[in-house]
Amino acid sequence: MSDKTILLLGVPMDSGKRRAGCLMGPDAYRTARLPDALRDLGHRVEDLGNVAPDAVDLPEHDHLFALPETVGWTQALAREAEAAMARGTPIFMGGDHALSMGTVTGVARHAVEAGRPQFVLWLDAHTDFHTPQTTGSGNLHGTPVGYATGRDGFDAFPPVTAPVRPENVCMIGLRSVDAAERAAIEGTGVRRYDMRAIDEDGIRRPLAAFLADVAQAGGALHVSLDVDFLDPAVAPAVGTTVPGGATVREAHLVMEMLNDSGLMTSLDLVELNPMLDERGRTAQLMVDLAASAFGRKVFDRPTQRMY
Ligand code: HAR
Ligand code: MN
Ligand code: MN
Ligand code: MN
Repeated sequence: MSDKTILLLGVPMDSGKRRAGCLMGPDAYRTARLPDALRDLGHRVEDLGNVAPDAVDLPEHDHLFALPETVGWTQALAREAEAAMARGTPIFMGGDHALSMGTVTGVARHAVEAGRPQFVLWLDAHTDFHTPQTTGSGNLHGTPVGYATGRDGFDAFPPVTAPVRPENVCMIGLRSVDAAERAAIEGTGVRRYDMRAIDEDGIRRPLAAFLADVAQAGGALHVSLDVDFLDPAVAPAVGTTVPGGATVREAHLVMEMLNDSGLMTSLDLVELNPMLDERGRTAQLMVDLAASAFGRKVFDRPTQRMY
């Protein structure tokens, strides 16, 4: 049994969109016993408490919702994420998906210093590839991949000193992509698997191919799990439900393969809105998925057939 040092960081962040509630996410994960679930698997678990945003001196923006607060979170989270990477495997308990502006850029800074390429697995209904110029909604939770890959237009945010190569990003679960995002992403090497691809070929093959590349490159792997990756019938506690998402078993298989690979170096759990949950079932499912990613299984496999 592996025994990792897992660092839990709560990110009670709600500034990435207008509908409130994700700030209760960290407490929901603690209430659903994420720390114990990970300890039961043999890991050392330290709950570092909640991160707070830096105070920044910026005016509110006409179109972008809560820009100053989101910049403050990004700055604080990048620092905390980079520091955590030196000590263990961080799990960022969100909080909305704008938190990944900080977590991805922070872990990528650490990887660059360590001489390793950073890879990102984006499990989401959405590509979150907007820039502040292209977002129609003005909700910055739709922009973290654009920011972390170094797209132009994020002048109000901290400079991205270690941009993630688009070729190193793999998105699985897509089924809601705005026209501007589609146009922008088609010109990049971002690997993107929509739900039709999953329906036709299964979820194992694209993930296995990506993991093989991460292993080959000796990369660090950040995984960002958005609740809306899952079908809303099994995970209702999210503001941006899109029908036709991943099943419980597809999601567990992804997490189990991540554990088998031994490649995941950091994890975001994002967009859980406990106000929208039904008897805690979404929070519980997210805890169970995190447990699968850290080694919970029904039976051991004699050989871990990855590819
Ligand atoms: N693309 C839409 C927008 O920019 C919706 C983005 C929703 N993002 C998340 N995270 N919920 O994936 O407003
Ligand atoms: Mn998202
Ligand atoms: Mn460092
Ligand atoms: Mn989403």
